Amino acid sequence: MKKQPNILLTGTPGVGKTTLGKELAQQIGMTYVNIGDLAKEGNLYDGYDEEYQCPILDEDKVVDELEDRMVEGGVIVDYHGCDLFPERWFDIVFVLRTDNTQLYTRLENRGYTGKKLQDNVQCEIFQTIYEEALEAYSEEIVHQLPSNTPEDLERNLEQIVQWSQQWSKDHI
Ligand code: DAT
Repeated sequence: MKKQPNILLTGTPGVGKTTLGKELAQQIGMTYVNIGDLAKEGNLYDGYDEEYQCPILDEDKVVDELEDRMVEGGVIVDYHGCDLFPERWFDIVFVLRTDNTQLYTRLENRGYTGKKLQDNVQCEIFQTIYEEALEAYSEEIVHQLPSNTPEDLERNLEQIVQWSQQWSKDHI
């Protein structure tokens, strides 16, 4: 039996998953896992994407790598995709959302240009990840969170901390 829930933070690159996830993990004593970093550390890749100039994630290896930790519970997963994970892993899924102009600036500051910048902003406009989440998980556990301002960040933190504490009380 898990003592703490597993949380998925997803959304377009730049919406604030890492910022929220790390802070949340500190506040509620959970483990933060960034899938990009995990893949890099374990070389969990399967080829290279020439168009986007980045390695291609080996999804099966990622899932195998995380399985034991997910069974334990108390894991916050951060990734800009969500249909690669087993549905049973997560008790709740948050899709962070950012206004286009804000996201554009954030990604530009990150050094994104040209097609990469445009594709990511378009991904947010078309709410691609939100729709992916609705396809992959039960609708009742998928929630969108505005992530535009520091106030949004604070509110999101408070709400998720509260939700997690309640989850733990309900699952003694
Ligand atoms: P992601 O992990 O989704 O790629 P991030 O956490 O690295 O995003 O955040 C991208 C940038 O946006 C970073 O400079 C921090 C900033 N940011 C994140 N959340 C924010 C918020 N709620 N308000 C203002 N800026 C935010």
